[in-house]
Amino acid sequence: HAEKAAAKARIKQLLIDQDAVLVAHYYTDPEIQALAEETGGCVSDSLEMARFGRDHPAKKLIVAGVKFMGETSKILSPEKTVLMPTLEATCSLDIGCPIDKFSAFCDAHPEHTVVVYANTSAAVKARADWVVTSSIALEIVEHLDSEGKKIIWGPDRHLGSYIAKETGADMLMWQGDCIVHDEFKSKALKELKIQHPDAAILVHPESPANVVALADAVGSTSQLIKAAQTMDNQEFIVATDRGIFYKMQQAAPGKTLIEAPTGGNGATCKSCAHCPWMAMNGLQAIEASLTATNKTEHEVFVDDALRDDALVPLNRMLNFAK
Ligand code: CIZ
Ligand code: SF4
Repeated sequence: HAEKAAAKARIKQLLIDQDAVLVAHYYTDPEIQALAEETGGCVSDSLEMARFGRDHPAKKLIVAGVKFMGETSKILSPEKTVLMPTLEATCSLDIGCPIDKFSAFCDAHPEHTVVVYANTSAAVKARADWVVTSSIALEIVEHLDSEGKKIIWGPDRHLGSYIAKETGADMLMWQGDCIVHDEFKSKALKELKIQHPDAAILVHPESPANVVALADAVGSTSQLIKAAQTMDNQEFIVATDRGIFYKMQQAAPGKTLIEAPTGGNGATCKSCAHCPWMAMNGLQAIEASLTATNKTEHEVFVDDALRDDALVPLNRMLNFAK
């Protein structure tokens, strides 16, 4: 405990000395989110992380999240140094959507508008017409559908199916998934609901369709936090990464938050309700990103040409969101 407090104090000083700000995702561990808050940084979803970093006056951004978040921050803030606690922190959606295969898929359907989720590499974003996050995906696809566009959607098949069902849009799906959300199980969720009949079920749409079908509210991380805050229920069963409980509990003090059931237990399932890559953003790694003399393990670079191409669909989303 004392060691952790000392590490936090050192990080706080390093952030000040280096004109750096810590930007953390809702899925990082609670102590990392608390540290971001205490140091004037931000805790949010990937879209807001990138916006916050872009608009903050600091010279250096420490992005506690996964690789695509560091890349998006760098794309929006090329003049800033973007460091990550570890560049090894990635995402199953990013891994499952390699640029060569995805690009060939797009080439095979040239009449389609390419819409990709933010959870992708800079190269995949550069191949896309639109980038979306889960908080704005529905509206953007609705808009494209109203213009009669056919859509290629990648990489999350569950989020894609949910959006197709809600909007009726014509969508060709890339078959990726999030190893965390894919583990939520509808049968066990129904059983848990019987034990908590008054609880509202909150589900992130990266979860399987039969789990989404049981939801009282479906939405992005920010939207689920809002739901816990505004709905009258006193209890919530939450199907997303348990890292979100930190901010959700702040937003809904006194309410009871229960983890939705997953396929395994801690012994058999490394990704049950907590992303193993988000978990790599510990205090030690954050300190290392600020002290390493060789920054190759921490600094995010995006090729200039790729950046220019990725910025177009990213800015389309940001302008649409205004
Ligand atoms: O599942 C993720 O990694 C999410 C929700 C990312 C985001 O957009 O904040
Ligand atoms: Fe990717 Fe899922 Fe982890 Fe989010 S929670 S970073 S979608 S693997």
